Amino acid sequence: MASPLVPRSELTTEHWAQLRRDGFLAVQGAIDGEGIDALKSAIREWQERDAPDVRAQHARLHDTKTVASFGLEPDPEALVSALRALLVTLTGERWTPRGSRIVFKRAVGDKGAPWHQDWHYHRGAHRYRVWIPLHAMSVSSGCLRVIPGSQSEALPHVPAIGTGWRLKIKRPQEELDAGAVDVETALGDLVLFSDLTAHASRPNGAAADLWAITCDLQQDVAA
Ligand SMILES: O=C(O)CCC(=O)C(=O)O
Repeated sequence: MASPLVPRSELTTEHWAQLRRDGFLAVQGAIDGEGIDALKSAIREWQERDAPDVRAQHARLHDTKTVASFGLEPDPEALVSALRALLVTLTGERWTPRGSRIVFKRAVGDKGAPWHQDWHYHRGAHRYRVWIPLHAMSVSSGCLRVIPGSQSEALPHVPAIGTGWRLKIKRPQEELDAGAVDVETALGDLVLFSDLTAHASRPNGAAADLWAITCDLQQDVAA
């Protein structure tokens, strides 16, 4: 099943309710193409300068790195500032940035991310993740997958050995796949999801290195 996207200009408080109900919201046309192009060039330059080694090419097939660790310009968090302002308006609450990462999906051998909930990585106050693909992402190229409604509970996790990720949900893959939707996105679209939303990604089948950026936002609910 594929997930529909909501145009950025049509977002209302009803979509905020939808995000809380389903655990995710896919937004169309949220990021401008120039910002994405600039980020892609910066990542490419960084890779050529600092990571041309065999280890980076072969051992880390699907890997994430904090943006702060190599001072990327432009700062990806600037790309989500308009979305953050909109969330403040829709919810009447503060949204604090909690760091950004780059997801590297290697051209060869990538298996995609295993099913997981991000909350197990930080186990703090709840956050939402903004997932910004820097390429069009389809089922065949490595799109994000989510399980609608899965954010209602923290599911047990086990080590995700050999995936490039630390943890995965302790349930049979087929069972998780059965409840999944694929979120296919064009350039400029993004997916917002709760840190308890079970998600994974399809393997990179595009025969080229692909990247996504994630920016975490914490909702500071008024007491
Ligand atoms: O981009 C991907 O392949 C997966 C991203 C993901 O699972 C995450 O950010 O937690």
